[in-house]
Amino acid sequence: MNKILVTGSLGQIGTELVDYLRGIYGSANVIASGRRDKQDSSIVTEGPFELLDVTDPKKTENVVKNNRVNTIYHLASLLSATGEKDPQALWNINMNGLINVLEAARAQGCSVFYPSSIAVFGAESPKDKTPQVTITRPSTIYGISKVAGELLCDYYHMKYGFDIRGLRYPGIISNIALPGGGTTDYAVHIFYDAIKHGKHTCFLKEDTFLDFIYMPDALEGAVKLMEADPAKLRHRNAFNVTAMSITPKQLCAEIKKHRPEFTINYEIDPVRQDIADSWPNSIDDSAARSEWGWDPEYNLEKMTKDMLDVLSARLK
Ligand code: AKB
Repeated sequence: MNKILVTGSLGQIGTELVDYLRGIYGSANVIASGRRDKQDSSIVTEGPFELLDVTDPKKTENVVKNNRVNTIYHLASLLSATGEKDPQALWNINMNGLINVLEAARAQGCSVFYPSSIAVFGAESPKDKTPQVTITRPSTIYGISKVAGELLCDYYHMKYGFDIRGLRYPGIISNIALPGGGTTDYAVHIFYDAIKHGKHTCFLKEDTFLDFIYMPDALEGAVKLMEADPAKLRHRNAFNVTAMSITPKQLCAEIKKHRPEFTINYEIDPVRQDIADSWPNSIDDSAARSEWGWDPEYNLEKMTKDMLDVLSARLK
């Protein structure tokens, strides 16, 4: 029987991953956790929830042990833009938190899912169709923590032999919990603004290409990878995954097909523009496709229609 712990479960991915996992494995078997106890969230009220700050090693180990956890989806992390405001806080949460989770997993014999990011790439990585294995010398503290995290996961797997798998997520577009502190966040806010105000002010230049996936594919991808036959995995950790490489201008044009009155203007945030410029235009996800069947359902057209339908019904 799978007993799963999700860290950072009140964030953008966690909020939806907990529900998704509870649907598959049963509510009682998925323990949500986070630094805050949000009583208005179904994550907290409709299944087990533990207050957990992953920078506390003892508490992390106790939560894993007391709940007889055997799989951890470790999502607790600060993102790229927040990291540039407070690099030390990011290092503490992203790196000390990861070590604590890996140590708890080692002590209790758990498998671990570790989300990395396109932020591992930097100016020296190939810009287009960035390969699975290439130069990873990022210029953000977030990217540095993700490269170190990928290597640490590989090290724990090699040294201690337990199962650690992960994806390099691009920007994730979703409609339940808002993302916080990322560079790709514009692609979520643009939909809320389109519906609420009919206009959006974008902090990236109109021709900035970045990779994205829609949340249903992000969730399915994580579980599919964790359930994949290990004999078929040549890489195991840090798989590139993408569904669309798009610019703000292209996303705006797609929204306009449904809402012709929608307008966009640009007020560039130099910090987030520099981060975006250091990331790939598009990544090559052929390893994920061939090794464990990554096959996203949503492209730009399908995702845009679904986002607008879901959000306009909810925000009406
Ligand atoms: C961010 O923008 O920081 C994240 C990411 C791509 O990892 N969404």
